[in-house]
Amino acid sequence: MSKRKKHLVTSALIYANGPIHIGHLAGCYIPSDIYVRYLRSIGDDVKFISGTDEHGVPITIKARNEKKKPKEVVDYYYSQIKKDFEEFGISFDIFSRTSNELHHKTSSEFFKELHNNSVFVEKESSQYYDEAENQFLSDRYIKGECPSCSYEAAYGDQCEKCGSSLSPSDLKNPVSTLSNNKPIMKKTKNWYLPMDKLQGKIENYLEDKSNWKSNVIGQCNSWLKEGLKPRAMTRDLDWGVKVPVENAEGKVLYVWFDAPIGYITATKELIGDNWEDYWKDKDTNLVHFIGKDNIVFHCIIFPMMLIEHGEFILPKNVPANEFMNLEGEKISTSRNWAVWLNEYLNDFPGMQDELRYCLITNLPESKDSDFTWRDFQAKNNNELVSIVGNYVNRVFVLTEKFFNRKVPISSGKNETLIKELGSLKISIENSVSNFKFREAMSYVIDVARLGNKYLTDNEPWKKYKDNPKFVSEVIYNSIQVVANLAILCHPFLPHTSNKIFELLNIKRLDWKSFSGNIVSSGHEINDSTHIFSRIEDSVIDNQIEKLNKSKQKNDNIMPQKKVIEFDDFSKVDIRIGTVIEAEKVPKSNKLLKLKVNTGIDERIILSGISKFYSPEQIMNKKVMVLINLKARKMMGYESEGMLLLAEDSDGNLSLMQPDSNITDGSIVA
Ligand code: B3M
Ligand code: ZN
Repeated sequence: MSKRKKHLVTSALIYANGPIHIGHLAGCYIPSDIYVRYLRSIGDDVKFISGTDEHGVPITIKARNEKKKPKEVVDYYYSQIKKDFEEFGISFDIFSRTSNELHHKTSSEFFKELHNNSVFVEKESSQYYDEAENQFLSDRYIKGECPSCSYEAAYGDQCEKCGSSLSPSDLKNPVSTLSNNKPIMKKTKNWYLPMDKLQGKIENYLEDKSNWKSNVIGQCNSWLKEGLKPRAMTRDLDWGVKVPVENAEGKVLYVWFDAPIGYITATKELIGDNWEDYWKDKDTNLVHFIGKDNIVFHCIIFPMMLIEHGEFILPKNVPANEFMNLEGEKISTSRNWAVWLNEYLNDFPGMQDELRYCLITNLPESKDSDFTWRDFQAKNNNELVSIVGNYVNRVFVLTEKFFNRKVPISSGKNETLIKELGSLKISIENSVSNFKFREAMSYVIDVARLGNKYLTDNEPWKKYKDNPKFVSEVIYNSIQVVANLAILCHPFLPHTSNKIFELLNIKRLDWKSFSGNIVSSGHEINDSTHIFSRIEDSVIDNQIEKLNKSKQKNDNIMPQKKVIEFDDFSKVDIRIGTVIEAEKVPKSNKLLKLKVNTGIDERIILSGISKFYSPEQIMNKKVMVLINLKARKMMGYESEGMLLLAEDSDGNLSLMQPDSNITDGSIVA
C-alpha cells in the first residue's frame, strides 16, 4: 500500500478580540473546512490547525476600551469563538491559542535560533511615543492620513481603506489612538528582520508559484517590486511573548512574528513529538487559508522566517480570499455591521448548511463578494429546497409508494447514468484541488439536477402498472444517485450529507465508496422527510430590520470632540450637592426647579429632566453640579448652574451621582 499523502492545513488564527462573523467564515474557515473534509474523505492524512491569535495591539486596545486585562478579553473570546466554530461544524483537529505556555516556549526558541544565527539587525531608532500614556505607538496605537489614498484614519500598520501596508512614519499628521495626542519622538531599540537583504531568497521561493491564485501572487509581486524593507520583529509592549535575549526588558515579540509560529505550536499540541514528521518532511503539503489582508505575512514574512531558521518546509500554497461585504457595505465590527455567527446559530437553529451554502456560492475567491439576506433566502428556497431537497424527497416518496421502502431488485446496469455522475465527481475533485470551491459546489448541485432529470425523463410514476421491472431499475438507480450525492456533498454540506445517510439508513461513506451499486436491493430505507425548508419573507425582514437597527444605534454615537488642554478642563468647577427643594415649573413639560445645597451656598437650578424624574424622585438626591456656569434665565427663573446628566442617542437622560455619601461641596475632577 502506498503511503498516505500528508497535509498540514491551517486556517488563520483569528484575533481573540471579538466574535466570529460571516466575513471570517467566507474568508478562510469555510474554504479550509471544505478542502480538509475532502482530503479526509479521499483517505489522505490531514492535520487541520487553527486557533486564536491572542497577542498584539488589537487585543490590548480592546482590553483598554473595556477596562479589562488582556487575559480576560482573550479568555472570554477564545471560549466563545471555539464554541461557535464547533456548533457551526468547522472540523478543526485542534483549535489552540497563542497565549499558552507551549506557544511562548516555541516562539521564544524560534526567535532565539534566529538571533543566534545572527539573522536580526539590532537597531536603535526614534519612534513615536505618547507621553501622557507612556506608550510607544506602533501598529494600531497610531493613526493618521494614508500616504496612498489619503484616508484620514489609517493605522500605523495598515490602511483599512486601500489595504496598503504602512509603518507609523508613513502616516501624515499622526495622532495617538490612545489619547488623540500628537506623539513625540523617543529612542528605542528593536530587532529587525532585514527583509531587504533576504528578498532574493523569497524571489527564489516564489518563482515556481505560478499556479497560485492571481490575487495572491499579484500582491506578492507588487511587494517585491517595491522592494522589501527591514521590519521590526519586536515591540515595546507589555502583552505578548517576552523577547528572549539580553537587554530587552519591556519588549515582546511582534505579534506577526509569534502568530504564524502558532501553527507549529498547535501541531505539537495535537500530535506531540511526531510534529516534525509534518513540519520537516518535504512531502507534506502545507497550505495556509487566510484573508487577503494577511497575504504578505504568510507568503513573504513567515516563509522568510522559516528559511532563516532552516529545516522547515515552506507553504505549498496560500489560497487567500478577498473580502465579503454585507448588503453592499464593508463588514465592520465597530459599526456592528455584520452577521454574527452566534446570533445566526440562535436565530436559525439546525440550519448550519443553509448558511454554508449561501456563503460557498458567494465566496470572494477572486474578487470581493456580497452577502444579502434576500440572496440567502433565494438560494435556500430556489436551490436547496427546490433542487436538492425536492429531489431527495421525490426518490424517497417513490420508493415508499411502489416498494414499501425496500430498495427494489435491479440488474445493477446503469453505466450511462453512473458515467455522467462520475464525470461530475471528477469535476468536483479538480475544482477542489484548485481551490475553486464555488465551482465545485455548483457541480454538487448538478448531481441533484442530474438525478431529477433522470426521474423526469423516465417518469416511473406513470409506468409502474405496465412495466414494474423498469420502475424497479429506475428507483434502484435513483437511490444510488442519492447515496452518491451524500458522499459528494459531504465536504460542502456535512450536516446534509449526514441526514441523507441517516434517511438511507446506511453508515457514512467516504469518497472511495462512490459507485453505481452502493445500497443493495432489499435494504430498507427510512421514512421520507424534507431535508430543507422554505424560509419565509417575514424571517428575512426581521434579520434586515435587526441589522439596520444595530447600525443606527452605532451610527448615532457622538464622535469624540476636539482634544482640549488640561487647563481648559480645569476652568470647569463641578461640585457635589444635594437637592433640598424640587418642584415642576408651571407651563413647562421639561423643566424642574430645584434648590441645591452646593456646600458653598444654596441656589436655584433649572433642569430639563421632568420627563425622567418627578420632584419626589429627585428630592434629597446627591447630584453633580457645574457651579461656575454663567447664570441663565429660563421660563422666568434664573438658573445658577447645571446638573450633570448622561444622554443617550435617543435622548434618554440619566442623573450623574457620586457612589458614596461624600459631603456637599466636594470637587469633581
Ligand atoms: N490574527 C489576523 C486576523 O485575525 C491575524 C491572523 C494571524 S494568522 C497567523 O485577521
Ligand atoms: Zn489608504
